[in-house]
Amino acid sequence: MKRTKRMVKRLFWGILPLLVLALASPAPGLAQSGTWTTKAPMPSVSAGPRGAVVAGTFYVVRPYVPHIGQDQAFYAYNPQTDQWTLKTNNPQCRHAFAIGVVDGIIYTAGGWDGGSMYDTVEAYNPITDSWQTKAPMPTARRDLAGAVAGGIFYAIGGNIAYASPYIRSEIEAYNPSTDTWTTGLAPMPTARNGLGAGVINGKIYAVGGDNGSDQYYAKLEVYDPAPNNWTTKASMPTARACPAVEVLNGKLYVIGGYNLVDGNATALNTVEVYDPETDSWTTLTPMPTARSNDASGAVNGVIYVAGGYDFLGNIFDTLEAFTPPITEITVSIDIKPGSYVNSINPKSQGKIPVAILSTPDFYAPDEADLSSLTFGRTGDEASLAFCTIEDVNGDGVADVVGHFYTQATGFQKGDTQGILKGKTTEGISFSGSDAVRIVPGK
Ligand SMILES: [Ca+2]
Ligand SMILES: [Ca+2]
Repeated sequence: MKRTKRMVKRLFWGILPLLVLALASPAPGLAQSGTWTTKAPMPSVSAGPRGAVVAGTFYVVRPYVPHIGQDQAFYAYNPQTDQWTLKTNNPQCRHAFAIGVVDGIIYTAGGWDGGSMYDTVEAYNPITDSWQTKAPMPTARRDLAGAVAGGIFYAIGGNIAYASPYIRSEIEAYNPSTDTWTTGLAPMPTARNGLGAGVINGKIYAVGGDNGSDQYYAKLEVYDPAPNNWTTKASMPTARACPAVEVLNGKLYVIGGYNLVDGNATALNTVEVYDPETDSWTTLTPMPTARSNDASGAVNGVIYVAGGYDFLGNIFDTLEAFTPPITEITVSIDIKPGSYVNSINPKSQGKIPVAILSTPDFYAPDEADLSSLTFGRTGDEASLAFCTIEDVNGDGVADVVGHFYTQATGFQKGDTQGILKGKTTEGISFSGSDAVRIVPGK
């Protein structure tokens, strides 16, 4: 393909910031902090609901809370139809229990009824819409967290009214296939209740909570079942108790909850996400309704948050849905634009041109941080010489062409693809790949 000289701009790093500024325009389809939408409300308001997802349906237990006159109900929400239906109530009336899903069955453990602590474990089968009572949890308690890793349901922390210690650090493990509990596991480093938990790569991330005496935690502690130990990771920016916690695409989302503000319990709308790969937190778009003690579940990449209350006298039936920000973009690339063979001689002292083709959702000259481009057999090779901006495919929209030192690309005999990686000007990773044919050098 002939290049239109007029459209070729060679970029020198010194003028790059100016050029990026000059080309800046809104980036469609790239919500950087996530978006919230409001969905059909639950059939009734609920304080302290618990949520779980099975087969694309979001189940919410509206628990029995006698001191506010809340009776029991069990709902199922279908995200595709935006509709709620009523299901069979669990047998034992209680609230502040743990919840988790193993092999399509929802398990609940513990809680209390305003007077008594429960060790009760109940299992719900969505196919039969029925509950079964299972082996009781060794340590009856409330305000604990539930998490499922490796087919085991873990009950973590919580408190026991009138006991000493009041705030607990136990982690106890229920195996549904044998209906038995394991005790004596390494206790959580920080005893706490009102915590949340999520599982990433088989490890349990326990986050937030409080000590029952107005100390609210930002702590993130991670339990690895295989060595049976805990490690401490980066604390979240906002200390809080009773948030909604969900895992999506290997990241831990913490939503809402409460903390003391000027001595008053105050519901939060704060959304923060933890990335285990970088051990770091990012603050995202706040939830429209500030609330605590809400139910959550993730379906098809969307986190649903239902019910809860705000310490201002409001108990909610509100359902809000959070679509997380895009964390990885796939771009379309063309190695050696205009050539379909893409022959590469690894010993060549020349450069390989690789085009990032602009699309309606990704205008490459604006989106790509040109200095971030890497290219080669793994995509991580720092082989960039310079970039040009030109329309390589003749669609009238400018593309980016990176020119990469062949000998720095790391290609070897037998490689069949080349990978380009980079970051957008807003720091989002992107990558693309195209076929290559490695040819022998002299
Ligand atoms: Ca090509
Ligand atoms: Ca183009």
